[in-house]
Amino acid sequence: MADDGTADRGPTSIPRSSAIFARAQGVIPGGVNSPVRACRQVGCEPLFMARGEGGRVFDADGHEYLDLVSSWGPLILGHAHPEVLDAIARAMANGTTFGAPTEIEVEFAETLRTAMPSMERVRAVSSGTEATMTALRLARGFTGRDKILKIDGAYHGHSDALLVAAGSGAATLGIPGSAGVTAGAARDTLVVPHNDLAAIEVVLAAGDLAAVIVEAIPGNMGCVPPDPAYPARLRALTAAHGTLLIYDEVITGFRVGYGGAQALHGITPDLTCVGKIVGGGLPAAAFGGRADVMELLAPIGKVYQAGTLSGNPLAMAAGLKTLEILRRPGTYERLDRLGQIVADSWASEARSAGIPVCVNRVGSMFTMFFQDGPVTDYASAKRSDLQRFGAFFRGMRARGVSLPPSQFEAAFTSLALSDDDAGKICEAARDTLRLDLG
Ligand code: KE4
Repeated sequence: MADDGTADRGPTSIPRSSAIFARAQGVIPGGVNSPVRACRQVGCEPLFMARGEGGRVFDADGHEYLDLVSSWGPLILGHAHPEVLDAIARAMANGTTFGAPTEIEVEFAETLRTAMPSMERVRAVSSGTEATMTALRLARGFTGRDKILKIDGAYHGHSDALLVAAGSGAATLGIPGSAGVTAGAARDTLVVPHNDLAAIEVVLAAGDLAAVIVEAIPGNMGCVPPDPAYPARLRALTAAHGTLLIYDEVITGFRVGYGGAQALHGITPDLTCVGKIVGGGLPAAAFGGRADVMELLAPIGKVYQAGTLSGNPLAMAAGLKTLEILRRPGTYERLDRLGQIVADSWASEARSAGIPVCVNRVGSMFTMFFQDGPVTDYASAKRSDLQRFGAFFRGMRARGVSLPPSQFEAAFTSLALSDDDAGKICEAARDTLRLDLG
């Protein structure tokens, strides 16, 4: 029985997955290594996955699903891409880690800088959390200011200063911020609504803000694009007050275009954080930006940051091969078309079934909110019908489509999905909306 008292739905029989879940809960808190995987918002058990292949994942009971989670974004090429696996295997033949610099880390940094010229200097880390946490420390070290500003409903990983009114896991679990985050850690973090420049202007006017950090295109309240004028105005306002603008592109970097959201928006952030896709499915992330800011980092500067496996050669190899494939002609046109086919079909089928939905999409990232909309910030996103979202999630899973188990997340199409796969996803949505929700 799920938290909300609804009976579990999903594939007819998942004995192995259920048995593994029971075992897991005896040794891993909640049975998962990251909270949102527990499916607690959607009224069913998590599926334990056994393998992935292209656009598909297979659970421990052998059920097959078309995958719109893409491991929360990294798998833009799909699962087990042969060229990526080959790049990892070749790197692995030379060893896995050295605790010393390697040339492939230089190639990785140069590749990121070529893609996003704002990243004049780059430091690789192992997770998006590390990237954003360090970018904030750097901004504070550079400006000498303590206060930072984040957007309500945005999620930037689980460092204390950013786990304040977070989106993603915390929002999904209905826990604003988190226990264990001290008042002191949260005291210097100001939070304003998304798409509210007036609120940001008021906070900036005090002149004591080290940085504004934004999800360049929020995905952790669901996909909620900035208003068209927002990016440029935010850039101008922060620059005018000596406040650094940190673009969290952990989701959007190489997702919404090879140059990320900053290229779409035509702005140059002071610092950028990337993750997910840049690791090609292995643990890698990075932050980078203005040389005068980045060169405050140890060992040349006074801001400390470190990591045993930062720039891990296997992750670098997987990431570089992924970015190489993404540079091939027609990639983003294909990705965006797949996103458009699925998102437009879902909206149309919901309308036909008389179900109020609002679909937000940027390229191959999208969210169908179960409400009339518009959804322009976290407060409006929270007006969605979570019961209906849960029913949609369970119906799609029962029909062989794997969705992110939260209304406050984005779904992702991958290059591995064929037109026929997209058609199957649309048919599953049509049947779920008409038969399960209609
Ligand atoms: P990681 O520490 O999970 O690698 O990255 C944190 C992070 C930073 N910034 C943004 C915009 C992010 O979306 C994330 C992590 N995203 C979540 C879900 N959207 C990862 C899934 C999970 O928490 O299990």
